[in-house]
Amino acid sequence: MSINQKRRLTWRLSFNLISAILLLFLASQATQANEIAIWNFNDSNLTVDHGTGVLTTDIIAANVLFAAGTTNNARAGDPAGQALSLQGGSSTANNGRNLTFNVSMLGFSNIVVSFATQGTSTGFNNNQFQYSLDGVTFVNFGPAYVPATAFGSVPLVFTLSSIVGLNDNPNAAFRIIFNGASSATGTNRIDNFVVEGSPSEGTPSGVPEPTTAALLLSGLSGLYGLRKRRRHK
Ligand SMILES: [Ca+2]
Ligand SMILES: [Ca+2]
Repeated sequence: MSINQKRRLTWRLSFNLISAILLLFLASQATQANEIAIWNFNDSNLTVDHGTGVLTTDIIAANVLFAAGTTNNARAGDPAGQALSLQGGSSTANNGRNLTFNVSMLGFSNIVVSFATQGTSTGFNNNQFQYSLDGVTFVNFGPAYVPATAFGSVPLVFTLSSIVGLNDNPNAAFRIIFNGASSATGTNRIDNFVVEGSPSEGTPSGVPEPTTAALLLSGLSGLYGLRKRRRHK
């Protein structure tokens, strides 16, 4: 094999390798494109389990527990595992307290938040979902909800596409305010809290769309063709 043939083979192999890596990367991005942050609580903590986000609560720490979860609203093949379980607390001190999810929407629009929930008869039965555009001021979204007594198979879904201020907003946040608990040990469970959206058009941080992937690949093959033509001159 001549030096030129070897060079050509090396270049062809590199090109194939780069293309394969690029395709794998784009495929992996495409499957996660819509899910921005997911809490499945299977590891019995408040740390986000897929994607990026921060969950905080002012509920008394001793009343932030974990108990059997559900596959209702589970993503990415997550098992039921554990769920977050919040108690009313001594003197139902946790009435009026909340869970707050800070999740950057940079690169995303048409935001949808969903989760599975269930409550016992003396648990919080008057809960309000809210959103925030600045992480400071929260606005009620939809009426207060009463958790079902069992997780069932249908999650609560809050479609926030009409709140355009959330789109591409790095300071976006969501909150559930818990009220109505009538005993210290009454509970609400929350599982598979999912924040998702569509990749925004023309946002640098947005996930490349298929057309962008095609352009990248055609650019790469163009480069390959150019190298080839140069060699044949
Ligand atoms: Ca779970
Ligand atoms: Ca976790």
